[in-house]
Amino acid sequence: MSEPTELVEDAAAIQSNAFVAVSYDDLIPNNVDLSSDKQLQRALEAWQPAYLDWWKDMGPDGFQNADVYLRTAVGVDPSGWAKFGHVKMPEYRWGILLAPKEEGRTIPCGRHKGEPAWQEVPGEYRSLLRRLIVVQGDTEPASVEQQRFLGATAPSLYDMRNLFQVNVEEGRHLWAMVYLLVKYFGRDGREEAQALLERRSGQQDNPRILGAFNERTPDWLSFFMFTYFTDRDGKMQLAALAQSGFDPLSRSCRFMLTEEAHHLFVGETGVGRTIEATCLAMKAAGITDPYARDAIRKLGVIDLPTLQKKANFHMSVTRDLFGSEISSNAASAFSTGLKGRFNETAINDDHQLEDATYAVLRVIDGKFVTEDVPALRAINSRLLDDYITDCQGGIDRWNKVIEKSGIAFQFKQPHKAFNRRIGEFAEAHVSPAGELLSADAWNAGKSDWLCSDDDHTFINSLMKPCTAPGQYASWIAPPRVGINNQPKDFEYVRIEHA
Ligand code: BYC
Repeated sequence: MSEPTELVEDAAAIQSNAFVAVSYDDLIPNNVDLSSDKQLQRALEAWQPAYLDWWKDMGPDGFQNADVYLRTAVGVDPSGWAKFGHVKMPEYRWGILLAPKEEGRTIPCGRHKGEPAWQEVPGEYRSLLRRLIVVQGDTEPASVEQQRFLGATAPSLYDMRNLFQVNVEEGRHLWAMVYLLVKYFGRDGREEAQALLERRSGQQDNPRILGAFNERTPDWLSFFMFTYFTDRDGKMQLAALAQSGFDPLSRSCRFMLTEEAHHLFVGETGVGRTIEATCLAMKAAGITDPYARDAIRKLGVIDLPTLQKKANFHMSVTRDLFGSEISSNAASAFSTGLKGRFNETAINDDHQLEDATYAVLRVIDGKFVTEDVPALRAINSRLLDDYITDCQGGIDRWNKVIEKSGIAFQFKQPHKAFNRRIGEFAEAHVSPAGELLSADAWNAGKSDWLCSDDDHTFINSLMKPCTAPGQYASWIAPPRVGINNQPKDFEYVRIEHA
């Protein structure tokens, strides 16, 4: 399967065709004419060694000397923006890349709608804007930290390379946010940039800001689920920030979306190939019952109900990343024009929403109720609904693979209120089917809906490295096409045997 065109088009559609050359002669590659702003250049060059120290401490464990077949952005033209080659990760050229400026761009939403987009920080919204950039920036290094031990158990060199590609690009996304903080927010921006290298995923004293980024990514199935479901929150949030009236943020996010498409591809195909391996093994063994768990597991593949449980976890913690369904913060971000909705400019309304309402599902007196809420306060709820719709495409494609194998099983998204910690449903106990339960009933059902310790022990038992070129672990099928059309036995990672 090649990269989903849906995603590539999303990214391409929000870019203009103008090609902006990237300077690779500078210490920090960029297309923002960094060398003309000496103070900014010095500040970023001072941050760079701290970034590299963070990368060496918290980036992929044990593979810093390996030669990895990586894509590096060399321009921002959607039709040819990257080059491929073997690179040691600490030598990756992390740079600052903004999508081309759209002349005459105006603020697309909120009370300043139609005014020229801001090229400088609007003073009255400074702290809200900084907070949005910091939260976005914080997720990027967090995901690298979460995934840092996965190289050791990669199911193939192809997958290992994809992991490292995702990791270096999350590093570049951190650079994108740090550029904005350091260029536009003076001393407090520099302090925030430093703090982004100091928080640590899962650390008690100084954790990452958002919940899902403090969860563990203990195995490759988690990695694929994360890149399908949680990177998709990245897609939605970046698309909303790409609508920002603050033009440098909009341009940064537009280019980040181009890279994000590959991360979603890694997730969708990773889960898809896992399903394919399971279906093939079941067929070869003559097993048609997807719930014949022990017999299926003996084949060295992951049974479909366990995959569903894993997906349930990642969907629910990722839904929390949208914040409270009803949120005054989100109303402010929209009405100030700092953050739009998904596909804001394509929506047919007044883009100000002063009088509009939006239907929000809530739990009131122990029952689900749909309430019309002022649309401004329901911005997070709407983005979450758009996200849930956006998740379905890949799930349908997974289900086709199962259907073609003649196995009676379908992946389903759990009810919106299932296993939530943030927002309307944080206090409720709700099954994947959407029944409101007592705490006891929830506890009794939990191991049917989320992976148990036993499930994790089984998944872990499969996580054995497979590092011969062209070979794949039993639980995952090979990809249809190599990266950049490389042959099946291509050595995507040349591991240094120290
Ligand atoms: N965990 O009104 P509320 C990505 C906090 S992923 C912990 O409910 P708001 C990527 C919230 O910060 C995309 N805390 O929500 C993917 C606030 O705290 P403060 C990342 C949470 O503010 C994979 C308080 O609760 N980008 O790029 O409307 C790999 C009340 O807030 C959580 C963005 O998210 C949580 N889940 O919305 C790599 C975009 N949820 O400020 C990368 C930027 C809420 O009172 N961020 N809180 O201390 C935003 O737009 C908003 O900050 C949020 C929250 C949507 C996250």
